[in-house]
Amino acid sequence: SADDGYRLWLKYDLLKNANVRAQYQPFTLYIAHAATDPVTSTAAKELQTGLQGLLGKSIRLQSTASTAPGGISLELTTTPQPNLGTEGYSITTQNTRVKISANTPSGLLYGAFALLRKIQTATPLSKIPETSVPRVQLRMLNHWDNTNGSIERGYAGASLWKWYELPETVDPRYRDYARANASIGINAVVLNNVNASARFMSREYLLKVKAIADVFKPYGIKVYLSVNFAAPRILGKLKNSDPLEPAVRQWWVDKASEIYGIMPDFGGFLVKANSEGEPGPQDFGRTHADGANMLAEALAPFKGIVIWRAFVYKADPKGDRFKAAYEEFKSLDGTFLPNVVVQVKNGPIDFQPREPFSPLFGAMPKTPLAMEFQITQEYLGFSTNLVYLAPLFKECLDSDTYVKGAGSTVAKVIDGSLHQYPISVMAGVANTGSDRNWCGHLMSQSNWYAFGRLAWDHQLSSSAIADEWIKMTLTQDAGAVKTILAMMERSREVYVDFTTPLGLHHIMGQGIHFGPEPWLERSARPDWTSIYYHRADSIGLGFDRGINGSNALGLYHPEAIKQWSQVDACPLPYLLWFHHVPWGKKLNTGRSLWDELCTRYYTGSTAVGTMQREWAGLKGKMDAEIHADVLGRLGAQQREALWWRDACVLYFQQYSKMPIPAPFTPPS
Ligand code: GCW
Repeated sequence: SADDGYRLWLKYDLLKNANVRAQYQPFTLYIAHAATDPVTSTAAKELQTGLQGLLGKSIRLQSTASTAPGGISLELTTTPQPNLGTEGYSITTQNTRVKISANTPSGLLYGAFALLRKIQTATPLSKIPETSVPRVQLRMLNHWDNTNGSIERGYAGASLWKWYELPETVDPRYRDYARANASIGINAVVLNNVNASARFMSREYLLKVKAIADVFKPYGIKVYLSVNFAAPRILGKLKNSDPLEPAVRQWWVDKASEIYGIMPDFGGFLVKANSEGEPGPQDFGRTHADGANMLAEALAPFKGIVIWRAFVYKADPKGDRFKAAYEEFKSLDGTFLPNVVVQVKNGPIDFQPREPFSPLFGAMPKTPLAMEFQITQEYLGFSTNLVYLAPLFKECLDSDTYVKGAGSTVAKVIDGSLHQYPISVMAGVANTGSDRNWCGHLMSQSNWYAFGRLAWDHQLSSSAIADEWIKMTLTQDAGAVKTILAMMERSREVYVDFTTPLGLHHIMGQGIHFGPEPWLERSARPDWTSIYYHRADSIGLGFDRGINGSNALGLYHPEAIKQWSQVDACPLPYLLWFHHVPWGKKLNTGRSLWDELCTRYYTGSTAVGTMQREWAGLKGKMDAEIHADVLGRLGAQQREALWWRDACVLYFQQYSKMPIPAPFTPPS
């Protein structure tokens, strides 16, 4: 039913297997907690609702910790346990008692959801005990939602936030949203688009924001806002927004105290400045650091932070956009105040189906760098394509920067362990909207889920995450789980194959970033054309970023460079990111570049047909409406895959002048 999609992975229906249910009976007689704070109460109530549903019996809540057998107790440590950090938890079992302990109420909340997840996925009793501590402090969603209810790059309906109705009307859906986030460990949310309206700094909007923040608070979630750097001029009527101008600095100081007067728990600011036409400090000849530090100073008395984005590039057709963020930010390392974080997109260009990791990771040891992933599928087929993103996230996190020797992974940069960053952040651009099932494509719920789980623990495997998500969301039928898991695991590679194989990038339809448009030669910006990126000519294909080309490769550590610099040794997924390769060049698959390219486009689009058939075979194994909806979307994906294949193969063939290899030639 439609309701099934709404409930996401939080389906606490009666566990079907009575034997499985029975194993949990001895310790689910009551839930005890002594604390009276709202977050602990949420934990207790969630546990109660969840377990009553899963086990089909009533479980009482009691407000005092009890030594009586047969219960679950939520216990705050009396002296802080270093091994539990601020938000970690431990679940222990002793005879017929289960104890969840944590140093803070948030830890109890995450422990409660962990226990629920285990029971929901029918985990054997012996595997219930666990200690888990998040590796990243701020596990954050970035919404690109506008005041008018639209969402930039949103494919699941309108914004969840009903600004006009707020603060008087508070949609109950805000609570459901908070609950879903808390269940996967997300503790921070930026409500509005980084292309920010200055109105969010007005008192009118701050009161609306507070109404949402109040709903999120019992779920351990703090609210942040994107700010428009020109707000002092736009709202404050100052003559400019120059960060070194005393009146401007004072405006932000006053604004910060106004905000914290309204919301004492406010998290801080996210800023897109001097990027794609947004205002910023460079408008006044100042640096990113001047701008960030001005805001950081204003927020510091309240322990707020500034997250300053590094997504910048110049419109230079001769330059290489790949290098832009590095060139603007690297030299600023060490000049930011301690409450500033610089947020970097996973790759150097822009959320493509595959990118090498951004060369900034590892290059700014004195500045906490945040990861910005995109959960919404801007370049990955919107909400008609089944693409499980955990393998993409993991590929980046597991990449080795080598900056402190082998094993200096991007994950260790982000979690702060490599450079001892005092703040750590992983952000994901949200894929939620007002659609009944939140994400448009039911399967895209897995990307929200996986993002949260990886932000908590980047060492989880993508298949382990998919496995729990499938069992919580779709089905526990062993055969079906296996089929869906395999489909999810290869889905991203399939998408890469039929859109941008072998390291092609940025050849999609221009304005809306959908469908193929490799022939795009002119655009508002010279570095937004397709030909700028693929560089097809009579000789070959791909962007030479080696020493004879743009030398973007030179931005990486020498060990990292080695893996990509030799055309013969470069892994095929990255080949055309770094090399201009002759059409006839023999690759390690035994095929020429041209034949390999065609093979990818053809096998990739055929694989979508296979997914469709496999999914059709799952009929009866899950909710009928969900099954039918996903099947329909796979049909649309099939149509898009053929469009991509034919458009790209025929376009590039003008340059290769070679025939489509035999296995793919239609019978005449
Ligand atoms: O991916 C691009 C998008 C823009 C977005 C920008 C950014 C919010 O196409 O829509 O703007 O990135 O990340 O700032």
